[in-house]
Amino acid sequence: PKGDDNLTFNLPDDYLENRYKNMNVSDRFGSKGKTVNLKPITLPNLDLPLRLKKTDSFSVFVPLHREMAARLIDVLLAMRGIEDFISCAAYCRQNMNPLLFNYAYSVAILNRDDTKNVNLPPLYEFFPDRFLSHGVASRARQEANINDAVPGIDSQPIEIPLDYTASDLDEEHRVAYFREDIGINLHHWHWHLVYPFLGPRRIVAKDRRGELFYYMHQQIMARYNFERLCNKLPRTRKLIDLRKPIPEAYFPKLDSLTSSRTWAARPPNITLQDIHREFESLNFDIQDLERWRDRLYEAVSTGRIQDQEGGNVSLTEAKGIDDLGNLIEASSISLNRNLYGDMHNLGHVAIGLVHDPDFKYLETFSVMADNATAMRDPIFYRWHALVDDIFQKYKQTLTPYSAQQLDFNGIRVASIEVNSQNSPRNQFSTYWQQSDINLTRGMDFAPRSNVFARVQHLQHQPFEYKIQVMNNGQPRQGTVRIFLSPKFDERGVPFVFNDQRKMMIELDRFEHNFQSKSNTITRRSRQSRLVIPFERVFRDLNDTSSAPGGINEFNFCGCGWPEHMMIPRGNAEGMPATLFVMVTNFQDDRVNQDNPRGSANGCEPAVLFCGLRDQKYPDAKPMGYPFDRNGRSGVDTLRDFLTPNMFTQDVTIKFTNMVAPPGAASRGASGQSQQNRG
Ligand code: CUO
Repeated sequence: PKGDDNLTFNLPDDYLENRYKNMNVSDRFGSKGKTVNLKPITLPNLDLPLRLKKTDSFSVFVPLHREMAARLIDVLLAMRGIEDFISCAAYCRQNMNPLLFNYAYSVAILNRDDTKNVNLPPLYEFFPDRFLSHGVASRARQEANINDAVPGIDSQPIEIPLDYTASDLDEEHRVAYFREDIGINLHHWHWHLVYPFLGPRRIVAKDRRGELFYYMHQQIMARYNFERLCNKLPRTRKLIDLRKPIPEAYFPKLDSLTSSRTWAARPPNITLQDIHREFESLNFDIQDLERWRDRLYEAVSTGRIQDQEGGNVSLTEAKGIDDLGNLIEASSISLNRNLYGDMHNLGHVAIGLVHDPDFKYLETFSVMADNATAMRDPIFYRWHALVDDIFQKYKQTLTPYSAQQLDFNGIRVASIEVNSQNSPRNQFSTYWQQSDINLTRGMDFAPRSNVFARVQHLQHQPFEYKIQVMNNGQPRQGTVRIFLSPKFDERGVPFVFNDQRKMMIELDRFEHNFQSKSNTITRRSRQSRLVIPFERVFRDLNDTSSAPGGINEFNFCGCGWPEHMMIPRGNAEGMPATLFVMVTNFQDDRVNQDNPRGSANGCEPAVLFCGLRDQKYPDAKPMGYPFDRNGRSGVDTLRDFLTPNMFTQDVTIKFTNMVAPPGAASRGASGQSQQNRG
């Protein structure tokens, strides 16, 4: 909200609590901007979502809350026309639990035809309490009071240090910069809004959504494990034994602004318990999780899923991973929820309620039960390592790709090099960066001037790949696939292929027209289809001038890995890593559809993790290709795996422990903004 753009919605009296009725709108809010009179509509039946009190917490993983959200999503999607939609949303906003409302409203915005281009600001602007540390709210309030009382005074951002949730005595704290990164948590929240596992079938059953659930989370695991190796920590162990004490602890230190609650902590060595909380109609046992886990492993080893009618559905090469994704998550299009249950979602709940499984202390969920906060907790990765293990066990049952399948006849990659700004050749360079984020919207009153928090996060120097390719044939199109992986495991030993393939993080994937004979491809880091640009993550509401591509559209294009976290941190000595490039035949990869790039309104979607809105995933290859399966016989190392259309290059990732102030991100060589992508 700023100046003349300030809108005040004048709600019909029926929507208001008694004490506000028959009041002039400006008396109610003292507003100065424009007033929008909302159309009174006959409200549909909203009894179910209204049952959640305003001050209760809400988790999409809890079945009762899921039903409430599904009902509200149904209602909001069914509103005819934008006027009715806004009017109904205003009623809900006024009368419902804000977390439930925000979830359902966001899903509706992303899935209604008439709201595709609506600005939905990042969640930290509504609920800073889920992203920022303890004490920020009261300090922000203080700062706003000072700004209001002393006109013309310099507004001071509230500095949030990088290390606030633990000390270095906790080994796991070394990778807190990844787990607690605002951009990463926003990405995860946004991804789950774009791919909801509940609601009407048409918004759940998106193209390859089960496979994307697998791939996006697999890549999170690969990236987290990469960061762990950079910090001399071993790869994550999967949480396979659900009866053992959990050594990893987490003390979130997040504020609570929206509901009367604190985010509970989990001390070390707590053991999961059966959950019996009548309050949320929540009843399940750890044994349920174990049974579902075992049935999922059984489906993988037998190659078939038992459906609701008792028939068998084979896990096919084309569709198996997608069916399995929906079964494990489990989404509402799971082939058999009775038999395979709800393992992944209720695992989030069991962990998120381990501090009060019986509601004895009237406590609510901790971070693990909320998609906007779950990735902060080390246990998230142990849980998702289990989920990923089921997927990987399945992928291991598939016939490895033959050298002939992998090759692209006549195409030979001769070299790849990377040039980062201010760095020697074949070095990625990382450092710390500060950014300011606007807290104003998330406060429970309207301060006259904006209040900012200053956060610190990882950043890398912008870079450019240079790839040399020989084409011994006619001109043709290929897909270029670029990955990066650590070279050595936690013992300092080179990886074997079947382990290294799981450590491969995808950096970019794009089409290229190859001329006959020699070709040189240059590609900038900012063009990557993995990421959304830095400015979109930490956007400044007041600054649209620097955003020719329309940064203020936070629609489907708001989904994407944050650019500043594209390259793992590396280490001070220069972490040895392997850069991999492959060119595949675009004729085989092509997916025929209108607008195959999915660009709209100057926004280039980050398709690798987020796909294309209302369209098919724009790459026919299995996600993660060519590293989604074990190596063919005779392949022990990555070198053995290579065919002529692939190339690897040794690189290093060098981390400098320096902090760049806000706005000092190196934008030079490749900083021409969003519109130049692609
Ligand atoms: Cu994204 Cu478990 O699915 O958090």
